[in-house]
Amino acid sequence: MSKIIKVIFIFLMLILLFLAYNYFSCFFISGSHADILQTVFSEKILRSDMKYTLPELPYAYSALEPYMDARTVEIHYTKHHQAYVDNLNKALEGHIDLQAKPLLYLLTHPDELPGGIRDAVINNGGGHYAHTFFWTIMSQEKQLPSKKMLDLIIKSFGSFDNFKKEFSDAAKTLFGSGWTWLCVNQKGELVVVKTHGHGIPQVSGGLQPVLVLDVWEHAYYLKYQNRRSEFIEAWWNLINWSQVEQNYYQVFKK
Ligand code: MN3
Repeated sequence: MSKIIKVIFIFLMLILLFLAYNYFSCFFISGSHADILQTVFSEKILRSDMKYTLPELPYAYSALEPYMDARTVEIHYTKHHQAYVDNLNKALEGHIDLQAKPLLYLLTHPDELPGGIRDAVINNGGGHYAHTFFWTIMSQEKQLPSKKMLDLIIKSFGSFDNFKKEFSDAAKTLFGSGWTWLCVNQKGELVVVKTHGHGIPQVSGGLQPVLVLDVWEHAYYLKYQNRRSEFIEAWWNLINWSQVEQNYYQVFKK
């Protein structure tokens, strides 16, 4: 083999190794527990002047019709979500040390919050976090999960239908107000989790959310009234699967 062919061969092998590393590295959990807790969307909780702000909605109010009506999206976003942001800022007023910390840190370290504002920060901060997450995992374009995403779901639930049933059942049976999440656990498996109020899954066992559904009545009452099951069934048409897949890989990036 001439020298130039050898060089080209080594170069091609290096490219191959690099591509293989990039492909397989996402399948391993790396980093400490604390690192894992700090992932997914924490950077999207936008802030200016030490105050939390309502993140921009990635579509028009009417974009999710007919499954989620424009009036509901508008009120949900401009009134409910805005109120959580305002009340979180109010609770943190004067607490410069806490204002400087990431929201996910505050929510996962409740012991560091003074007793007088703890509930307000957990409830309103959790509301801000969960809603910010919620808006991004919906899309006006009908999407299907990719082959890779589908394989991940099948690996954890046996089939897509099993997953859909488990998630929908969790959302339907959640008593009162709360959220249903699809999370990655510390073994890298996908699991369905419910939280009450504005609880977030990161507070227990290092779970990392990739998908979430708001089942507070304000998310569906104008269009569906008491028919939560109908709302849940319609919502499956809105899932932004490419964002869900990105969230999944984000968990393993740290
Ligand atoms: Mn809500």
